[in-house]
Amino acid sequence: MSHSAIAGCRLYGFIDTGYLAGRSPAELTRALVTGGVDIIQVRAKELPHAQRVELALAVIGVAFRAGVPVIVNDDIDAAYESGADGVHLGQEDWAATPRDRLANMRIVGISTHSLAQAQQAERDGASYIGVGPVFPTGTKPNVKPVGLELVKQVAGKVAVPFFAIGGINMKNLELVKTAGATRVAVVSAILQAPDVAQAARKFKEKLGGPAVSQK
Ligand code: TZP
Ligand code: MG
Repeated sequence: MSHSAIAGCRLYGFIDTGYLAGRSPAELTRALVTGGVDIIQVRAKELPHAQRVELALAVIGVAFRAGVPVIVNDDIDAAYESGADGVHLGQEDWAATPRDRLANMRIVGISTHSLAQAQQAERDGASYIGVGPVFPTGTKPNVKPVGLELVKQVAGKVAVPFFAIGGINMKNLELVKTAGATRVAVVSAILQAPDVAQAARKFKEKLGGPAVSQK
């Protein structure tokens, strides 16, 4: 599991089947890449395994040419089968996964919702962690937001790269940055924007960081 793949990443974009709205995943990936996202997660909660693999392949087909790593949410087999760069796991999946299942996975990301979880994920060797939901969000309803306070704590106490996630938009991005986040993960504020590439570009411009994504 590597940190270095994440070092240059500032903006984490998504292909989330909840927000496709009939659009082509490959076209959307092109828009995300054009807008400058540094890493993309395939999040397909309701798809069966075979279709998740197909979706990941479509995303990788576009992202690979741009040097943008692709991470598959939840489904370790789908990550391996599609040749994705990594997998992202929630707390429960992480706890239930024998480490040797991830032996050949270059990037392993873990969701965290408290300082203790963030510190544990760091000890466990996560490549990066997600910290959230920072704000209430329709993408993950019924989950209590952790607030900017947790972003501050993690920024001060955890060395593993972290992405603030959950309800982040162009209006609150400055607050998230001020709390200490240099990286953010954004689903709906980008995928629901009228111009996906332009929305990503605006986030990227405000986040700064290297212009060229690193693999
Ligand atoms: N994990 C924590 S919050 C969240 C996930 C997947 C949803 C983020 O979506 P949005 O639309 O950017 O709030
Ligand atoms: Mg999960």
